[in-house]
Amino acid sequence: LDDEVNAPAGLLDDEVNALAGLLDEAALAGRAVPRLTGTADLGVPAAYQVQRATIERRLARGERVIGVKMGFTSRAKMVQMGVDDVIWGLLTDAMLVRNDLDTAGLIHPRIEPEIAFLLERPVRTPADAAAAVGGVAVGYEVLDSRYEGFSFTLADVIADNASACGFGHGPWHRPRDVANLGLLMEIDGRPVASGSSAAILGDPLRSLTAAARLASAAGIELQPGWVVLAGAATAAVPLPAGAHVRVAAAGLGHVEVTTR
Ligand code: OOG
Repeated sequence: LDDEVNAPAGLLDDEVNALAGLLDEAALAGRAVPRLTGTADLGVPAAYQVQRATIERRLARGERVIGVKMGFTSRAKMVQMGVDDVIWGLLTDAMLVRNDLDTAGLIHPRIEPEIAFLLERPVRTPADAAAAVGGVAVGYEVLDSRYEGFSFTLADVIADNASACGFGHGPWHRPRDVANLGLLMEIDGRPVASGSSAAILGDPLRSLTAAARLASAAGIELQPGWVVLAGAATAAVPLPAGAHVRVAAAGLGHVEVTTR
């Protein structure tokens, strides 16, 4: 009864854990599942509970949270995915890609260019965000929706940790204005996406502030050493095996990844 009274969004702990288990097992098996909202009455608050439970399963396997990712912070992504609210997810150390990525166990991976922030101080409130930045870098995010057809509602994608799968970043640079940097992503030397960091809420720093707001509402303090991915400036593109991807941002250099 206590559980029932305390469950904020109408889902019992057992239901949250069962839905999280479906998504986590889909990720581990590399096999897509139907949208949760096809059968479960999932609102946004309950979806974040499911997301948190998927992260708990990763932590139980020894992973560590090392940052957060923002989603739908640009029109290009909202239009691509048909969703129009800013969301967030958590990044773990197992998601950090160094030089190459094995796509064999993934479902239908996509890649997108990102601006990344490195925090050097804890962020307790949105007002702390800008001063907490110790570095900025060009980055990329690999998305792999656990849903069939890479298709979902807002609540579904929140539960699925905002499609987070992997990420990487180039060398850290001292904090600087990143409001209007040209971004270019190439696969095997061919340009596949280009845009400006201004597409990210007008300035990626606003995305960091939004991350701080969402985190503080969820009772999570952003930690020193954490990475914050501000969200893509362009649509995501399919990421095949055997590809060489290069993402560059004006003034921030580039980052590369090879897939197997
Ligand atoms: C959801 C994640 C969106 C972004 O940068 O907007 C996202 C998805 O498109 O699968 O990470």
